Amino acid sequence: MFRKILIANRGEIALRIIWACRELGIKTVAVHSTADTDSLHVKFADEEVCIGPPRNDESYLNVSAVISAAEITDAEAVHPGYGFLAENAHFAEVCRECGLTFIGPSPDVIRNMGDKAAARRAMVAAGVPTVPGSEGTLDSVEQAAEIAETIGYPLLIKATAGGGGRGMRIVLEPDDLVRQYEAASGEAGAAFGVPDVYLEKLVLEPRHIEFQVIGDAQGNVVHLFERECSIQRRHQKLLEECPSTALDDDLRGRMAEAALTAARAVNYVNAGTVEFLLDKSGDFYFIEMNTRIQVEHPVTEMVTGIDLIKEQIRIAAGEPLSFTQSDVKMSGHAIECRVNAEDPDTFRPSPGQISTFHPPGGPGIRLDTACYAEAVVPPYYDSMIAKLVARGNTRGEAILRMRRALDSFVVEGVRTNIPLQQRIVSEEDFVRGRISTAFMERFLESPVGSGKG
Ligand code: MV4
Repeated sequence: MFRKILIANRGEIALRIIWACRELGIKTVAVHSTADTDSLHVKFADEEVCIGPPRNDESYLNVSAVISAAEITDAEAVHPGYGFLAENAHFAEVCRECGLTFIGPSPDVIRNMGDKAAARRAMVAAGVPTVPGSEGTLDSVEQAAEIAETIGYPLLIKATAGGGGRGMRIVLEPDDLVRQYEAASGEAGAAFGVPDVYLEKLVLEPRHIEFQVIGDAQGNVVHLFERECSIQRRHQKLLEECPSTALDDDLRGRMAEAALTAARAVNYVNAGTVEFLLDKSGDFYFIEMNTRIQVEHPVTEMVTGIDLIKEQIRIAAGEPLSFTQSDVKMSGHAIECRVNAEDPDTFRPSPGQISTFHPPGGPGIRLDTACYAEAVVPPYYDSMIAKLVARGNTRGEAILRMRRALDSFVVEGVRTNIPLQQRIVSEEDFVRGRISTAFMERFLESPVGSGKG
């Protein structure tokens, strides 16, 4: 096992990784920007290295600064968390060249799954259901038109370097095709430096359901069920839960098999997520694979009892998974609400100094956060400041616990979206489990959801 790990991240996930290291008896190194000197991840790590000024590209995204910090502290491995360098194949390569273990999959797998058209091709070859569309990257708008005729409209043009909704364009009819192809390709070129795009049939009002998978270096791959992630706004997830109200045992079994096939097809080693769209007729399609630990991993931990971060670390150290597929049982129901420092009406970030911080607790409640009273929420980073997770024996109990926890969660000094989350978990369609990726748009338009009622 590793003696010392450097955590190339900040905030709640850096702290979460520190707790896992403590339980494994591993020393930790925190890195931080000058904006994060007083952050909790810095306080609780065994060692700390300041790696640069507040801007991401000069600190948390600065590959040579992070690698240097690992070298001067004699760390053996790097945990990237999520975001920042977590899905940067170049960083994983540099780690390897410097004799550091990157706690994640190989650079090749990161690169392949990061190219969304290549990932799609790999899944078609493996027999995983994908949305009807182009075989790979489109060569020309003429080729796009030909494929469009065979699959029909409406369509979606997606950037191969995209993911998470960036560089996507809807094409409702043939007349829109040239314009939207050029718009998607232009935006992708500007945003990612790669103008390549591919085509998929548009799935209307899908649910976003992802499967947690984990594979070890011995070739064992298991799944840890799904997370329902349909409640999002502009591709930012707000609330996730497990199990999904849309799955029965049969559909769950078939989607889990597809997720395992996907992971095995790329010899996946690490915790990973296979994302699917589920349409109204119950058909599901692979869309992307994420090669990192995800923000919403606590939902899975709360219903399976498995510590995903500890497993990631063990796997990176060459140890086999500590459990088999038949050991993985789903017990109860878990819901996660992301708490963001933002104006609940405008969704604009609300950085500043927290004055009062009363965290909720009690039965079935888990709060992952690096906040404390008098902590400063800097303006330079993501506005998510806490993840509130409620577990109950049933979905109903999880909802009641979440409401109770949100009601007793006091954050003053910055605005938060707690009022928005309170409204979501009291909304009738949510309580009935009648949700899709269109939920938030409808919710925000309605008199109650908009706060206008
Ligand atoms: C789609 C789709 C409908 N049809 N693909 C958005 C983010 C990226 N991961 C994929 N996304 C979508 N791909 C086809 N062929 C609808 C979405 C989508 C979506 C997906 C997941 C979660 C929220 C979403 C919100 C809007 C659109």
